[in-house]
Amino acid sequence: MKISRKQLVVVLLVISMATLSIGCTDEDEANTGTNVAVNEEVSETDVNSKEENEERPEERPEESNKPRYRSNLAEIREQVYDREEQVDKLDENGDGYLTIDEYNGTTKLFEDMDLDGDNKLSVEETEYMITFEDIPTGSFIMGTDDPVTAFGKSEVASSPAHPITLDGFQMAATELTTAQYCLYLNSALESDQIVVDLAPLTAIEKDRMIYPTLTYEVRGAAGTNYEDDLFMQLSRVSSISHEYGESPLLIPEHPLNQCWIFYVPDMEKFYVEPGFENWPAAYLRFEGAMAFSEYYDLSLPTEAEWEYAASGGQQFEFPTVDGSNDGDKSNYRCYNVENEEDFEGADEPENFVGFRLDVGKYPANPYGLYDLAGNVWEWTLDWYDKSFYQYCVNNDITRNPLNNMEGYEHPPADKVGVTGGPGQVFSHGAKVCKGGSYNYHEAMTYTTLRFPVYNYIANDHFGARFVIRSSDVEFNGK
Ligand SMILES: [Ca+2]
Ligand SMILES: [Ca+2]
Ligand SMILES: [Ca+2]
Repeated sequence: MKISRKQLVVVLLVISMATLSIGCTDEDEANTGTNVAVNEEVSETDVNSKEENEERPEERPEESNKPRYRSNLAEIREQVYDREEQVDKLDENGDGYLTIDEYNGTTKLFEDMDLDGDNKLSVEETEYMITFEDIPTGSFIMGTDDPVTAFGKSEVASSPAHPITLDGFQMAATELTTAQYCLYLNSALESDQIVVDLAPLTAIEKDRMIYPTLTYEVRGAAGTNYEDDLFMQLSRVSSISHEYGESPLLIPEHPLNQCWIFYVPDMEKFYVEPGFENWPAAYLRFEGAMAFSEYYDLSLPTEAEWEYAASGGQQFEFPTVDGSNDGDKSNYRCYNVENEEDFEGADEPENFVGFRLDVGKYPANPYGLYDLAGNVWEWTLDWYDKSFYQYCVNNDITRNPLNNMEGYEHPPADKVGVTGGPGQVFSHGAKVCKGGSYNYHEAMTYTTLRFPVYNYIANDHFGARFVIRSSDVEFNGK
């Protein structure tokens, strides 16, 4: 009997999942865009590997013993980012409390964290605060002329490399956490900015979920900027794996990849599952990130701000502690089961965690920023257009670029695609995401990699981080 490598991996996965407490599985409706795209890419690979299998039925049997992921990696990883240390650093007079003048975030964030309203933050109140790092004014080379391979395709949208200057700003040291988003949800519900309802089960979910569970979803309230836009689905189950989405076995991604924010209707309160407070918020749609940022007088970074900060002031190839990437430097898929021949990096499955980790488990980059590579994808303000870099060059845009889709034409209608992934044609409806995630391979963590994602898509590996920028900043300066 011929057993393909893929079947072997599936069997191994089932075995490894059985040793964990297995959850049922789901794919929320809005995942479809991304999953369709990735499945398209994967299906090409599938065809190739089937052909290969027929020629080479004896496939590297030694590899069949490789684990899909190490479930104990989370415990053995040191926590590097320490919020209490940050409090100490900000507490200038050393009295153990932070005043608004000492805190380096916004007044609105401070007010929401100050639960007892005494105008100072106790250590308990700072438990979930967002801390910010100063990113100085400066210049760097944005993009690259070296096409990178992602999904087996050459990614050229990051070209041409071009010099850009950024005005200084502050960037959150970590990705947005579940606790921080929960703080927002409770505050926004109280002030009638959001509504929360049971999410209808889609046909896909009914088909795929073995045990359907109630899931709440959060939308913008009537009369707000984001009326009826979906912010976040409080999914109790993780997504279907991209790789095996077509499989009759319905292999889930790791069962820990849930939202971990829950809603209690009787109390009209959101809460975070204890132990997951410092996980990066996921299932976060673009509008959910935008609403958060506006509520707290923050902003999503522009693509240029993100890339500039990620370059660490040293043109880093990967946004890590030293510009290189491996399983000790970020939470990403450390091997490539999809397309091994095009895989460019270290193959170290022993370091593949397979789910989100507390923010700040890996060393910070030179600006003090954690998890720019991996953990969760991060939304940026920019609309995706693969020709935007060329547009900047042609129009002498060298300072604070932002693709706000003003001043040049959208792609023609017949070029508008509905698929995802680098190298694809995208309509103006896609936003640029950066950094890769725990379940994407190394090429997606390149500092220069641009990943187009529709604004209405999110699942268990999409989150955000925020910046504070002066209102004086002029975008698209020359
Ligand atoms: Ca103080
Ligand atoms: Ca207080
Ligand atoms: Ca990240």
